[in-house]
Amino acid sequence: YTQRHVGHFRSPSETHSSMAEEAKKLAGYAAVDNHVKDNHVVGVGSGSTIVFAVDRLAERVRQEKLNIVCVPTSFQARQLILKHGLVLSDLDRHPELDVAIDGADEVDAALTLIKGGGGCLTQEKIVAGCAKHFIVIADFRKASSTLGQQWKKGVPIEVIPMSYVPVSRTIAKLFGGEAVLRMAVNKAGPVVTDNSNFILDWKFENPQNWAVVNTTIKMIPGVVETGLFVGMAERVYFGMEDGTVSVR
Ligand code: ABF
Repeated sequence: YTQRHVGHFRSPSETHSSMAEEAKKLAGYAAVDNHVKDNHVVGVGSGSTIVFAVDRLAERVRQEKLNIVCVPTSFQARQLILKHGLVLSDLDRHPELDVAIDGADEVDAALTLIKGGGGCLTQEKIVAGCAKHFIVIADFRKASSTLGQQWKKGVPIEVIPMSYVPVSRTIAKLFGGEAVLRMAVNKAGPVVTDNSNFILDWKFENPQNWAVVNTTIKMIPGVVETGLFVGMAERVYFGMEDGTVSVR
């Protein structure tokens, strides 16, 4: 129980979400403790789970006087690095990373990931691709055997704005389902990524051969990147409901 819950009855969903927050922290801490060493160049992912990892990273840098350089995967990650007083770099100066740590929306049994629920998939994939080790952190709600069991919003696909209608039609023709333009929460307009592009959320109908789907969708003119990370994650840390960390 944290201070804000004292004297306050927690509903089941509130309990569940505070458990998820604790689970994110467990995963983030485990990844940083097991994979970050002195003189490392570290890729910093985006989302809410990475926040805990960066907390731990900053703590270790302070306590152990580590010499760490961070490469962000988004505007959010950049702000996080700066807020903690960590050393900010980029791929121009550090095109090879020792490790990249990032969250995910869903992880299947083969460590294929759906990412991009937060809209930062392209820079995340670039940074992960530059890392010797790509480590994923997630809470227990992200684990599945087959993609689509947990994350119901579909595969995010970043597209050049003028192409979203033809890309959406081509994906539906090739693989079925529906690829929908992601709108801002207030519905005033589409979500615009850090790269000034749009996002389609492809609601697929059946399990697919994700390697084929990923490369096929990438070949459609207008597609910048897909949120399918196939064969990239080396290890996934799941924070569990019982306070343990499960490694896949
Ligand atoms: C980003 O944040 C995304 O690619 C992924 O969609 C998401 C995970 O966010 P969270 O940790 O908040 O679940 O890394």
